[in-house]
Amino acid sequence: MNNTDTWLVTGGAGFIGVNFVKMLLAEKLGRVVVLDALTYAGNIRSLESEIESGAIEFVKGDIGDSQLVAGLLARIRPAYIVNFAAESHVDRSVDNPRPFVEANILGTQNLLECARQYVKNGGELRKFVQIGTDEVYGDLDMDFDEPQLLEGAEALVGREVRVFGRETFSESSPLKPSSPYSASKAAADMMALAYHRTFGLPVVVTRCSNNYGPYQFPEKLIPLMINNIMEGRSLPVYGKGLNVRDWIYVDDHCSGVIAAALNGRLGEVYNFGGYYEARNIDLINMLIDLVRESEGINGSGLVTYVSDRPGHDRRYAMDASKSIQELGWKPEVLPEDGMKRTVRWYLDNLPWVRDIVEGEYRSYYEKMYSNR
Ligand code: NAD
Ligand code: TDX
Repeated sequence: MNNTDTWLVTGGAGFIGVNFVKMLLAEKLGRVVVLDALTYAGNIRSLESEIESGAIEFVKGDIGDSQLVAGLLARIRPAYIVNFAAESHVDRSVDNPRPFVEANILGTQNLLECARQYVKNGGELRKFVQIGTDEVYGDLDMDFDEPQLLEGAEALVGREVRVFGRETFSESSPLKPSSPYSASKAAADMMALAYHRTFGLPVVVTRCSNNYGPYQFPEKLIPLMINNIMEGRSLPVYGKGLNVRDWIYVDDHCSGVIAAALNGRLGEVYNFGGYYEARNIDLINMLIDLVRESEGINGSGLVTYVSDRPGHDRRYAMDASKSIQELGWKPEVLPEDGMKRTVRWYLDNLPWVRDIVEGEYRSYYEKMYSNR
C-alpha cells in the first residue's frame, strides 16, 4: 500500500460506505472514488463536504452496469475495490426479493467480471474486498435467559464479554441463510470466492455482525427507535423483543475492512464481530434511557409489540478470532461509549434524519408498520 493508490468504494453513499470513505481519508490511504447508484438508501448529503472539497470523486451509477463499470476501472485504475453496494434491509427483502437478486448477486457478478477484464488488460488490482454479513450463517440457539461470561474474552478482546448462547459462527460454519437478503449475500460471497479460485482474482470476503453508528438509514433498528422516540411515535418491537444481535461500532467494522484489504490472504473469509450481544428489547430500553438523560423525553410508554418478522433469526454471534490473530484487528469501541456516541450523533443531526424521513421513507413506513 502507498498513498497514491486508488480505492474504488462501491455503495460508498450508504451507511457503512460513508463511514469507510471518511476513515480512508482520515488515514490518508490514497485517492478515493465512490460509485453509488443512490438508491433510496444512498445519501449524497453524507459526503457533501468531501465532494465539494474535491477530497473524493463521486460517480453515480449501478455496479450492474457493465459499460459504466468497465470504463470507470480503465480510467481510475484502482488498486483496491471494496464492494459495499447492496440492497441491505431484511424487511424489504421479505416484501420484494427481486431487487436483492439484481443488486447483490447480478451486480456483484458484474463488478467481479469487470475487475477480471481490468486485470487481464494490465490493471494492477491488489484486492477486491467483498463485504458480506453474519446473516449468511443463519442463526444460533439461545441457551441462557441471562447472559453468561464468555470464557477467554479478556485474552481475545481485552474486556469481559457476556453471551446468550454457547455457539458462535466461524468462517467455516455452514451457510444457511434465512431471508432473501441473506441468501443473496451468500450467493455474492460464493461468486467472489469462485472468481478467486477460477480466475485468480485477488478476492477477500469479510463478514460482519450488526453495525451501529452515524449515517445509518432510519429503517434499521437503532436510528428508527431514536427518531420515533423524538417524534413521540410508537416503538415497534418485533415478536417478544428477545432476538439477540451482536452489535459492532461502524468504525470497528471499517478498520477491519481496511486490515483485510491491506493484509488479508487471498481467497480467505474474515469474520468481524463487536463482542456485544444484546436482546432487542434491552437495547431499545437502553436507547430510551439515553434519550431521556439527554433530552428529558420519556419514550418508555411508546414500546409496542408488533407481529414478528417472518423467518426472524434468533441469535447471531461471531467468532472473530481469525481476524484478531491474523489481521491484528480487534473491536476497540466499548459498547456503552459507542451507544452514547451514536445517540448523541442522531440527536445532533436530526435534520439529516428528517430529510430522509420526509421522503420515500414515509410511504415505506406506512406500508410496513400500519396494521402490523
Ligand atoms: P446501505 O443500505 O445503508 O447502503 C447501501 C448503498 O449501496 C447505498 O448507498 C445504495 O445507494 C448503494 N447501492 C445499492 N444498490 C446499488 C447498485 N446496484 N449499484 C451501486 N450502488 C448501489 O447498507 P449498509 O448498511 O451500509 O451496508 C453496506 C454493506 O455492508 C452491504 O453489502 C451489507 O450487506 C453489508 N453489511 C451491513 C451490515 C449492517 O449492519 N448494516 C452488517 C454486515 C454487512
Ligand atoms: O422496527 C423494528 N423492530 C424490531 O424489533 C426493526 C427495524 C427491527 N427490529 C428487530 C429485528 C432484528 O432482530 O431488530 C433487530 C435488528 O433489525 P435490523 O436493524 O433490521 O437489522 P438486521 O435484520 O439484524 O440486519 C442488519 O444486520 C446485518 C443489517 O440490516 C444487515 O444489512 C446486516 O447484514
